[in-house]
Amino acid sequence: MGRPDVREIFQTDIYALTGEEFSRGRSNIGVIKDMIAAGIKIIQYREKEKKMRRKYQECLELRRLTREAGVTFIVNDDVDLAMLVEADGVHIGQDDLPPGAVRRLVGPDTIIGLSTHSPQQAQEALKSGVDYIGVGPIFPTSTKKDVVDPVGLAYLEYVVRHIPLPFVAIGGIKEHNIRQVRRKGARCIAMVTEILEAEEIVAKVKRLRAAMEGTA
Ligand code: 3NM
Repeated sequence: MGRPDVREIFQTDIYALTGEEFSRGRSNIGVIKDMIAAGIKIIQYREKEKKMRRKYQECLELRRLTREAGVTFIVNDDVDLAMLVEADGVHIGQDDLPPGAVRRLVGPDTIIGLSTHSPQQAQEALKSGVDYIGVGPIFPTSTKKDVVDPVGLAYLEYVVRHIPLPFVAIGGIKEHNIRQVRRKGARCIAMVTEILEAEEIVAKVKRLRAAMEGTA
């Protein structure tokens, strides 16, 4: 496999996440097929409520689909699951195992992403050996249960100026505010409900791209 070029991977515009509870009754397999058809290049498997056996079965199939499509596949929280299904990466939070410990488990070639919510956490991430950080929540969101208060665009600006790591902006980002986030310097933007709740995922992603570029 070799060490992935994370900087290159994060040149993409949209980072999509799963969450079957938000997907209008559609399965993760169907949703991910639509995301791939829409040209999304990074997908995170994030299922907080499902049993591990079910997650393992789903991830095996999703890994197959994403690999065939050349899409980067990242597993949220579960380092063991990420390793077993040969995901490209694992995404962890501030209360999970520390990045150094995760690195010892996954080795040098697996991408590690870390959620951060403050300049101090971003500075710590820089020293910790993670490959990219999540920056958020930019706006209010009810998608994440234990979410901190929105950090707003100010924290995003801080990261753009001071943190030389690839990053993805996240939290409450929608078609109507995505342009603001892009204009503050976020190249890659993550969304859960804005994509999953859409009736037509491919059409939604097209509109999000137009809104992002200011061509809508
Ligand atoms: N992480 P939506 S906010 C998964 O700030 C997640 O680290 C966040 O969902 C963070 O796009 C968030 O529906 C939820 O607002 C984002």
